[in-house]
Amino acid sequence: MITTVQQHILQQQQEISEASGRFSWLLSGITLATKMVEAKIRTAGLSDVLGAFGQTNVQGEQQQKLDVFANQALLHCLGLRDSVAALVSEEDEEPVTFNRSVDTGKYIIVFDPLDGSSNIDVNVNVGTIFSVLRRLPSDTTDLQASILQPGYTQVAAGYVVYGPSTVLVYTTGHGVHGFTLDPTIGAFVLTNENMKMPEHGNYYSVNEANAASWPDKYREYVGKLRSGALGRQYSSRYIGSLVADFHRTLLKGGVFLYPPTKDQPGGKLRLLYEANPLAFIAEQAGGMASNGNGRILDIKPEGIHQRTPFMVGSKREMEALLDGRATDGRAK
Ligand code: AHM
Ligand code: MG
Repeated sequence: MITTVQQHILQQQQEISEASGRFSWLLSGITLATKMVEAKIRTAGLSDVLGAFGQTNVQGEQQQKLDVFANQALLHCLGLRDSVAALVSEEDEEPVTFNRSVDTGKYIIVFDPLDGSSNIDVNVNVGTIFSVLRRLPSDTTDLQASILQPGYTQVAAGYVVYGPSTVLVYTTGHGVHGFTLDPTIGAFVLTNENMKMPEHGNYYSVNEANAASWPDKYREYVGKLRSGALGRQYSSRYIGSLVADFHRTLLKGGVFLYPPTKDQPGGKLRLLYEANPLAFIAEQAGGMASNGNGRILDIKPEGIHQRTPFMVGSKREMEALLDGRATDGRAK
């Protein structure tokens, strides 16, 4: 028999003492929105052609860029859930808050509605990333304190990759679980329970065009990955959609790096809705995530769109980066 993501969340809820039906209702808002996004993406090329003539489609609707559409789908589907106190999106400068009491509006959802936007126009994988935070009971007004909590407080995190098939991966801190959208029934069906990142892998993933402007330690590390000095021979893979590069790293192992550069010394990727959710998933799957100096999940955010250097991957490759160990397990 199949297990849908909704059934899976309900089963998990019974094991999490504080969880309530509200939580699964909330997550169903995310799955609904991502199904709307995936439906739009499947016909993106077609509607773009129609939209080229005056920016309206055959129904007379205004054409929307996919990232705007994805943002609106999430805002709409989640805004209707009364357990949501605030929504924080990459697309919106400020959080969207709802005047919900502390007893009702218990959660904050932070998301990147369409990650990998440079790949949208060329039919390469993109995705949605989300993180669920618990509102602090003392936070009754602007919710800043609740939004700016370190990643280790996340209640849940996940992502959807819109690829050859549409895949959803999530954790509530009880393992990492993967689902594949079955278009014939319109449901995400459990396909990978208790996912584990391999202890080491054969791929490294980084935008090497930036190598000249990385701090030395990253150039040296990638040099060792390339030369075999860490005990294995690596190949490189870089899609340029974080969510897709991460998904491969979760399944196949290895390491993804977005180090600081001269132009962006604080890193490029966003802490709240890119690094934190993926770091939570990586750790739950047995991997590691770091900003180069410490654990991503320990960073105390100072702003909702804060950036961070982001290194994530298998235990062995991450240990080699952080303390110079060989990835075949030899001591340094
Ligand atoms: P986006 O959220 O606007 O799509 O930007 C983030 C993306 C990530 O998906 C990806 O890992 C990174 O930017 C790629 O950056 P670069 O083109 O500098 O390699
Ligand atoms: Mg992004």
